[in-house]
Amino acid sequence: MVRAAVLSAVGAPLELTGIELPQPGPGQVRVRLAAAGVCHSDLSLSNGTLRQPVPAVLGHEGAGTVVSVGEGVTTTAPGDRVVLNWAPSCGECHFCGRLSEPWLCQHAGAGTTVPYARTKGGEDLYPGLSTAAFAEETVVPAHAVLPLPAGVPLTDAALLGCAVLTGYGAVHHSARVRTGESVAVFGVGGVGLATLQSARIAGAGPVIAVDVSPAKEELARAAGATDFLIASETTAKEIRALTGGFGADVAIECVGRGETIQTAWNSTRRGGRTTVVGVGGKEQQVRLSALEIFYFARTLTGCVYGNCDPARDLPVLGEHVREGRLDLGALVTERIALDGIPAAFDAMLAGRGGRALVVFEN
Ligand code: CXF
Ligand code: ZN
Repeated sequence: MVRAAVLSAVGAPLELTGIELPQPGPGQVRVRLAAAGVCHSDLSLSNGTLRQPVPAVLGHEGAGTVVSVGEGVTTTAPGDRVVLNWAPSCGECHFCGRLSEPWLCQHAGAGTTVPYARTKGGEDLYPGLSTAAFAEETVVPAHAVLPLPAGVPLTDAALLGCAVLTGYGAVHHSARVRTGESVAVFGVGGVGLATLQSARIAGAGPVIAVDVSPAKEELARAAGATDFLIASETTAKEIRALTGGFGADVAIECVGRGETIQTAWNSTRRGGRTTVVGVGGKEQQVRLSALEIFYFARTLTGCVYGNCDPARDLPVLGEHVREGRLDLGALVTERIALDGIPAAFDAMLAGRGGRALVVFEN
């Protein structure tokens, strides 16, 4: 039996309980988690904003140690320290093979609808985003684990698996921020903080953080924001004032709300780029007029997993950590145990804090 935070029904609170985890089958590996970050998508999967079969174990931002491997696994071995990849790509589909865009892999979500374990009562249990990291141990496909980059503490490395790859990729792959460009970041949660640090790495300036909560200012500045604004009706105007009257070269939206996406777009200069990282529900709408699309000649783009290839990008992030440019600890505002996840969800809903990190004792 392994302890896990189980979602028994959509909208129900996670419940700490034992689960029956099988030995890894062919092509699978079993991992003992060292840490798992609590991501906004976990909340969205738990409350029905995103689809999730139940009962389930959520958690997709994890790192740990391989304890055993199934038949045919040659890419990793017991004792290896690994980071989980919640979008394991097949390497062969249209997006992986023809387009070299593995973040859009057609089969990345294949594991989410296949039971991976059982509840104590013998019911099928589904793995949230194929990874099920809110548990002492998990069983995942071998291609959902990546080697821990050298010099990165295993617990902090969990953050690389979602927030940091996403924020880094939004800046470097999607918006392609260049030295000296102005960047506005909307939403200072875990991904927003990783985005701010990545804009700093890119040599951007000014880097303007926007959040509804004044309490986020200190965190934002520590992550590289040169300016901090409380979100309001005048945000776009304030950003224009901070960028010579033009608007920001780049806006990165880390909230997933129609209104915020609209403000991000309005905050950019003519020809500016807006990247949407936030994941919202389908009721979140954006309205753009044909005239403004023409006149401002701006770009609005979505981005999945920061348009990252985790296998290629994780070593790069490791180097940024080793060289002191990326401070993973600065993303974490709370270290909790498995039973602290419901409170972490509440804090997220109230707009409090950066990342909460579940740290396992092992
Ligand atoms: C999410 C994006 C929406 C689908 C589930 C995964 N990414 C990370 O948190
Ligand atoms: Zn996530």
